[in-house]
Amino acid sequence: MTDALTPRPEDKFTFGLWTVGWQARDPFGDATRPALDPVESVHRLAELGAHGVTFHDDDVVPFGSDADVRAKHLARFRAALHETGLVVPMVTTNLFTHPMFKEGAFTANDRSVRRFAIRKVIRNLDVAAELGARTYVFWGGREGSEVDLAKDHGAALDRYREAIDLLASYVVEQGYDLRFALEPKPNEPRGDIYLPTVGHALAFIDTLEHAHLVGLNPEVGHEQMSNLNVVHAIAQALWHGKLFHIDLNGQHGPKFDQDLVFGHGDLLSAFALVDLLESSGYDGPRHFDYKPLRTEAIDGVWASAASNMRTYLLLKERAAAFRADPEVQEAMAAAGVPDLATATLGPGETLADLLADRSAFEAFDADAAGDRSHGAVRLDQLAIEHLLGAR
Ligand SMILES: [Mn+2]
Repeated sequence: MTDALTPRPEDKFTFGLWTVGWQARDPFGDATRPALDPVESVHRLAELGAHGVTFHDDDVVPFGSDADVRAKHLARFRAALHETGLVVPMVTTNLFTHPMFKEGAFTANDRSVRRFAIRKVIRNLDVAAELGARTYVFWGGREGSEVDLAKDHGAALDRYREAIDLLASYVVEQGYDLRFALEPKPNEPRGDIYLPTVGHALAFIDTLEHAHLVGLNPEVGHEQMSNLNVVHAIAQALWHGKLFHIDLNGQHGPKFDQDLVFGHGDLLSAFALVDLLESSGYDGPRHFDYKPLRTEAIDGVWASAASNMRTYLLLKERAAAFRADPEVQEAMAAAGVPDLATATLGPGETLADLLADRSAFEAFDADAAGDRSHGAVRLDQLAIEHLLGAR
């Protein structure tokens, strides 16, 4: 193993406690692994070279714990962070496991559930701020419906906005250095979930009272479940200045949420995604939100955690080699990739100038433009050759 492929804290790899801690219960089968102590997860992830851990409130403090038990769990967790040096860059809330949330949390028809949900988040915002988290994620897994007529969808969006506005106001009032990141997902566990894609979430954010404090936590598999291109989604989130956090994993197209190891789904897409992230100036965590396969015992849990980081570093290395390859640079130029950065109007040129430019339209050789070959296949093959170690 070369040094560049050994994960180090500066790589900013982070894991949800719920990822390695997943006991692999599915709709058809019981858990295949024992419960994992969060303290053990912190130590094992630190040994593997991770930078930090993230958690839902209930991952660290079981739901319904009284104040004393809660304080004990938090103290043990804090001690593990202190011993290992792991940080907590992001925290989130479990608003989906308890049966009370079966019809929604922020968008539940039952107003008392909505009020409880907001209180549950606020209590955990205090923990997040105390632990130094900079991002608070909202994944609305139960915000949606199976039956279109069982919900007033416009009112649901009003209530969703009301909740995020209230919570953002709380963060501002407390002076917490925390930003919110909404995590889109099209379905599962609900039949259909509100804010199903990056695009829906971006439009929703524009309507918020503290829009500047709210961005996105897109997830590779969630976009791919929607049959959408995750590289395009991340590029647009970056373009809007809204990539506050990212969930990396793998998925084989539109089907149930697989949460595979990063790169173990669409590998070419993962390659292009790492290439994009590493060149974008994004300096946030590379957060893995995956599930160790149900077939694996505890050895497979730690092997899969290591695989996420090693795959990312391999892709980062291959992307750098791809960009540095003179033949790739020549193929990029032949494909016209750099030309898109040139504005369509020239410096100082006006729309009237464009209208007066006969070469742009009347004398334009449309057939020649239609005959041009753009060389995209050559670029794709060069990417594959770099991925396969053939170059
Ligand atoms: Mn996620």
